[in-house]
Amino acid sequence: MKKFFLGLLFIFTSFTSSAGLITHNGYTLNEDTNVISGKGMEWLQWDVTFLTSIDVALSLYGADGWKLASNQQMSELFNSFGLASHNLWDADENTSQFLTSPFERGEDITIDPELQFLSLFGFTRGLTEGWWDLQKETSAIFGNDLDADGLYNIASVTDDYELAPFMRQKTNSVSLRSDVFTNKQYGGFGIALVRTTSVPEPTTLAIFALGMLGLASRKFNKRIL
Ligand SMILES: [Ca+2]
Ligand SMILES: [Ca+2]
Ligand SMILES: [Ca+2]
Ligand SMILES: [Ca+2]
Repeated sequence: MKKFFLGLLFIFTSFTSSAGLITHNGYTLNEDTNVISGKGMEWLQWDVTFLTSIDVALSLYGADGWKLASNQQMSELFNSFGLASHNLWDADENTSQFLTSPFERGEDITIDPELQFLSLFGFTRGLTEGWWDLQKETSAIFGNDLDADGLYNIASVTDDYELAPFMRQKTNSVSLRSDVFTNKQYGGFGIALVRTTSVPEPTTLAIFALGMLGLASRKFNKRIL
């Protein structure tokens, strides 16, 4: 019986300590699966589909329930992070939106919406080595094509940075650009894929395991009495 409890305890701890989790603004990245969950949806990290077209990404991941993110979903995502100090990103596929916010010295991820976004969705462009404030960008193709012109949009988030060699200070720049790519074209971007949350989350499993433990110990106690 002791072995049984130890087994359950082992299962319980392996669920709770399974993966590196990063959470910002109600969105949590699981670093093992490259999946970000939040607000009832899952997003695949944008660097996972880097340099693919919409068609190629859907042929690779469509079977797992992934779909192209809609304009509505993208504007909700941008609004929940307040990117470029703005939370009125438009969901109309034909509105091109480009906003900047001033350079700020230092990289404080606890308050910086672009850095938070980048840490979840992964870099699709940028520098990884250097002592200065490095350029970091994440971009992905998305959209509904409700106007049936065969064109899709690009979402892009770049944190403020210093441009070597003269260290010119560049702003945070965030954009939703309309009518850029077809479903067959690709460039230096990922594909924004989403799906509805279907897999039980670790916390649910942990609660379930605890419940089983409770039931088992009650039975065990009864047997002793
Ligand atoms: Ca259009
Ligand atoms: Ca369109
Ligand atoms: Ca920033
Ligand atoms: Ca920066």
